[in-house]
Amino acid sequence: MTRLIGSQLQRISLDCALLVALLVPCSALANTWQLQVGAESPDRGRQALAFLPNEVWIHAGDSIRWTFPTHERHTLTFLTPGQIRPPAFGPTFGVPVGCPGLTPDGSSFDGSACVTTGVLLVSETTTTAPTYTVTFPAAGNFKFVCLVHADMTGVIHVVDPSQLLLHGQDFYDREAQSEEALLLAHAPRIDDQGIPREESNDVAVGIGEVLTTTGAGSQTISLMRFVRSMIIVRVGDTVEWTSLDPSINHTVTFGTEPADPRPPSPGVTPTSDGARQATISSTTDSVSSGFLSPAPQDRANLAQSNPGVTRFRVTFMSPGTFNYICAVHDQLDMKGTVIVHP
Ligand SMILES: [Cu+2]
Repeated sequence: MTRLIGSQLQRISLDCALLVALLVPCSALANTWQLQVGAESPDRGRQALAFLPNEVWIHAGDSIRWTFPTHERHTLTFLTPGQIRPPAFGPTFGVPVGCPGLTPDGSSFDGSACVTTGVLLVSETTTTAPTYTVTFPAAGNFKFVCLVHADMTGVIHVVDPSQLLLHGQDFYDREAQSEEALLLAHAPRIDDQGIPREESNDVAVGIGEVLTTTGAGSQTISLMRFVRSMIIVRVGDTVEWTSLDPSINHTVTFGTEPADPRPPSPGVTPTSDGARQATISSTTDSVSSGFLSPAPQDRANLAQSNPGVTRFRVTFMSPGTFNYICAVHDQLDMKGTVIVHP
């Protein structure tokens, strides 16, 4: 009898141990999900400015580890609800403002304080893609953005651990792959749209399109190239560059690259039709357009944005070969040449 009770007790305690193992350490079962920030073609010219995928469902307590495999810069940023969006860079171009400030890898986000990476990209000296992990301790629906690219957003649904998740890591891996393929394959089609007329002196400064593949936010495909990157004109001719990208900043920069590509260089003047213009008299001239940017999308109940400056005209006063770059995207090999014949 005593032995029986003893063995029963032993069984009960074993069962308890099993139950405890199954139920209690929910935190030990917390998952770390793997997602991707951006994708690019091998020549870096086509950039998917997109969170891949940009809508996921996870349990409270789970973490997400994002990998940044491109040569274009991105941030992963969770602002607090209603927070005014900060600029990507402060007074010094390339130095991020953060949200404000940067938070370390492994930060937690529950909506009460912002979380952001710095600017992350694959550097020229290493092929390793940087990563950044965020833990989500509390349930909620959280938007996330890239502070560099306005049309690059997503949503994370953090649900109570008692709720069943519809999708696993495999689903998101397949989704990321198919979205990457779809976005990068879209670039040649927008390329076709943007090719300037052969007989003109027109050059396209990048072409882009904003898309949404999940319904949860915006993704952008950008061709980071001058379309008609080599153009031949005569002395006295004017070449016109036009940005055909709805949300990316580019420049047309001859000579010495300015420390800050945002403002136009001295000697660049506004035109009456809202473009900018300059004259180049020698292959040693340094002339930069400043940011060529479209007007951002408007939202109800906010001040409307000013028209963008999307055109830059340069008149060439001497013969020669004039090489130029986009000062924002030269690391992606965005450059061009104007050959001026006498
Ligand atoms: Cu550019």
